[in-house]
Amino acid sequence: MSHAWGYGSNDGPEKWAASFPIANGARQSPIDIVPTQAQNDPSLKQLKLKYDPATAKGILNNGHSFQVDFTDDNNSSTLAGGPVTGIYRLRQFHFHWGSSDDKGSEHTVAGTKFPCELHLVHWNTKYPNFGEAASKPDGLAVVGVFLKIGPANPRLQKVLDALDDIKSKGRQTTFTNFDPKTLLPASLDFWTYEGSLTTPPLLESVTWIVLKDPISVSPAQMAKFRSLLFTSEGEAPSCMVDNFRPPQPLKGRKVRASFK
Ligand code: 1SD
Ligand code: ZN
Repeated sequence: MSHAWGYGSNDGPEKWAASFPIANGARQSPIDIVPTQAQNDPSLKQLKLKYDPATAKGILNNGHSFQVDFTDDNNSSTLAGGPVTGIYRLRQFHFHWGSSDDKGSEHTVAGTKFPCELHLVHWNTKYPNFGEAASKPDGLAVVGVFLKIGPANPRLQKVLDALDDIKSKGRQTTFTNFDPKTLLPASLDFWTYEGSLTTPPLLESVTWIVLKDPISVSPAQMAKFRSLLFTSEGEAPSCMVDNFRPPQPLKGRKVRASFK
């Protein structure tokens, strides 16, 4: 595989190990979460998410997903508590989704796939910046939220309305005054385990915090995700769909639950 990776048959998850051997490492993500195998850990703290809508900055089609980026030069938008020690700053959020509503999430729950999964990416402020943190075992904390088919979710609409302006790879536009907390379910009950980035370079630096409860998305809203393109302007268009990595071996890791 060349350095360019993707989700196709020639450059997709089955090929990543050739360029990124950590793909077969000891703490890869995502995983299948089996609730009956997860242990409640009463020592887990309450998850504290503090987000300032003014830190939302822009939205970008990066050719693998789209991401909403945040200013992270101070502690305005942070994660603390739960399984982590110290303060982690919000860097960006993005999604993974399928070509149809029966697949698309990265994590699965007892084998159940969801049509979409939201990732809120935070980095540990004990390191100087995101780039440094991304290679440290305790460098990143990513909150995963499942999207489940149901009524249209009005809280997703501002994000979805921005997608027309970033259809092709490399397009970006400003995206301001947005509170990502509005995308979370009412309960912050979570599973947590030690894992990795789910995209190359697949660094084993992520404390995963996967919320138990999904948020809603309608079939029409899912169709809007699929209107994005993997490709740049001028290339033969390829729809951005199935941009998820399948579950990876647990290799003896324990999944802890914040709830009973
Ligand atoms: O897929 C994202 C990738 O786009 C980038 O955000 C990376 C952090 O640099 O994180 C992965 S993921 O593990 O959050 N899916
Ligand atoms: Zn992700």
